[in-house]
Amino acid sequence: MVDNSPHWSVAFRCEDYIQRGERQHAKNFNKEKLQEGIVSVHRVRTTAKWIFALLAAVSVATLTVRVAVAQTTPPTHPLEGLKSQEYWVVYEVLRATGKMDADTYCVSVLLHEPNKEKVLVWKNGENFSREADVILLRKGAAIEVRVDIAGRKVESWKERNDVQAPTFDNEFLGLGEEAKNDPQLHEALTKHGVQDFTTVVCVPVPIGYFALPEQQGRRLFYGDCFDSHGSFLTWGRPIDGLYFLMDAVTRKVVKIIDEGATPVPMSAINFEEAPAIARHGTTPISIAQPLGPSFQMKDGEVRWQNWYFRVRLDPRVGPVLNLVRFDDGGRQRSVMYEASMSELFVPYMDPAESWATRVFIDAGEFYPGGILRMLQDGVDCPSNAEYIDGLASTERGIPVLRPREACIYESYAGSPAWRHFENEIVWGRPTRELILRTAAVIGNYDYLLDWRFQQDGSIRVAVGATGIIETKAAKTKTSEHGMGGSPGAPDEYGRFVGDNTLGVNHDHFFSYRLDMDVDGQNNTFMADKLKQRQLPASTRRKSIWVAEPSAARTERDAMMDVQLDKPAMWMFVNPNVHGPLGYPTGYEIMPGITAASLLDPEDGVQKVGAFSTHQLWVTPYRPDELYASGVYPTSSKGEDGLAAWTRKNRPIENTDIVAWYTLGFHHVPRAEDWPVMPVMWHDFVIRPFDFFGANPGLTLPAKP
Ligand SMILES: [Cu+2]
Repeated sequence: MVDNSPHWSVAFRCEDYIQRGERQHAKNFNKEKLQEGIVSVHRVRTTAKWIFALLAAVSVATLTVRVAVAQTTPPTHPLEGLKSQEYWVVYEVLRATGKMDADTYCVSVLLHEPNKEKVLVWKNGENFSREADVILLRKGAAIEVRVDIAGRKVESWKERNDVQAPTFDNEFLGLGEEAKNDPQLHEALTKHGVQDFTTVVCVPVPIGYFALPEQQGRRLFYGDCFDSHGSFLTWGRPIDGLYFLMDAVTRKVVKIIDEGATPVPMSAINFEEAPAIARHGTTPISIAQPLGPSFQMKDGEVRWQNWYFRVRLDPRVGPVLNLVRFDDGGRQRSVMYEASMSELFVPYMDPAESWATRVFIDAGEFYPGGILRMLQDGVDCPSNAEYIDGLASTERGIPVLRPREACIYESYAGSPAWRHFENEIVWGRPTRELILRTAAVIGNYDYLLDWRFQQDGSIRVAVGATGIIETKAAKTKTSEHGMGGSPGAPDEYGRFVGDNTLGVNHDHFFSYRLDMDVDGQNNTFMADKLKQRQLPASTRRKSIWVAEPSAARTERDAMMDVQLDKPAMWMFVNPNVHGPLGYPTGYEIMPGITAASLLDPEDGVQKVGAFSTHQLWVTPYRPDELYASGVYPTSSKGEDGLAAWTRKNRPIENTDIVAWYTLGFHHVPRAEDWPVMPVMWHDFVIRPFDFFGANPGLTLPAKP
């Protein structure tokens, strides 16, 4: 038990880091972390290196004892993320079935959320169930297993031949290595000028929708290759025009599409080596919170000022917030039961055979191993941030520690919460906010996922897209006509971002699942439409606009699009609770700059990413409706997910409802996006609307 425990892997990591003198890592393994268990919080402090070394050495010396304590720490809340020892129980239960042979991979282990009704009445100290949903992959077939963790037994075991399981790194990278040895692909690569195969990387990945009849009942991946000669990474070095289909079960290349050779672009891509040039005249700036943070976080429960919420880091969708409440005069009032990103949809816009299937349902296809990656102190989060470690599992179901997957910190930007100037006086109050940040990294792209809690009762949800854009090789060095987009031109479907390097047009769509529980479970969605009203000749005006509230009775009534000429306020109200002014208490979802898909609804791609059709959807709460493109988007025909569920046009009035917001943007690449993209932020706001009787920031102190 001890030798195999994940905590021992922590010990080895810790010792290893210390031996290597890595201050950054060593300082994170402080005493507090070891005491709190494997998913712990650690504060980054700026103290002399030897103090860290000393502290870390003490930690290592006491590690065995403390670890033994940590292993026995059970979850303290039904919505706490799976703990490492729970992953191990799942592992042992699966092994005990005798069915976990070498061909059976454990693709996914996720917390199966407990019954919502039970969670809402659960009291601290009471027992609760713990279950995990597991997806196994055996010779192309998906197997769904539910494991009762507390009972240490398999609850259900269901083999599925109608869906494709998501993929994991070792599956597609292993297939890529084998593809390189395929004689036909080898020959095709040689024709494309490859002489040294050492630096060639082939990457077969799942097809994001049902694109080819051959996909029926088969686990087919499409692949292309890169030559990393002269660079750290392969992005920007495509061996273009060569594309292969691979059967992930037989591990054979089944088809090669060769559109003719285009030389591998050689534009400068080693951004890691760009020399740092001091910005002239820059003076020091400091962020300090000398008395420590003013939020509290324990076992996933966060409290900051009037806000209370739970956070867990889910391998599939990243940070999941639960039981989001606001303390209003000593009463914790519910805003949301649950909130998280639910799916991503990234279709590329080049009709070439080798590009047409480049459509990524990024979370649902690629989440095994977890979508979140490590944050870097001072780059991703400021020095006053605290960090949260995560857990994911390998393809054998073994838990792995993922240090610093989230950071949480207070941000003070010297901005007003409110202000007014009159009589030569500025009346006002400064504001600060609490930011929970993670970075989802899926292949080339990095998405910063922020939840920003504000003192006025609002939550700003933001996505910062950065990383590396996908590129295609061009025979010409630059644009010949200087405009882009001309029919037949090399940059018809994108733009040059470097020499012989084309950034291909594409979209990014994110679906956020927001289980609104405003002052209780039963809510109604109101679209308050702002409409022009013509006025009679007896008035001085020809027209004004008026707000016309209308309650959505069914799902179809609640499919909302952002239209500047038909504005509407998207309100989630509790018709059973009225505020001091007589209105139902409510929260509004205020869209930010966003986008709708421009694809044909009958396009197979769009059927899978159909959530991108509308910017807002509302569904009745169903515990199994969690992912906007369904549980298994890989190679799917779009028969699961938001568009499919809402076809039933179910009633949604005065019942438990869930909002789905689509944040999206079209991406026409530009020179400035290369070789690494500046962070581009998009956001939306969830804000109180007649939830309070007055501005909740009224009583803010004069000092932030
Ligand atoms: Cu992009």
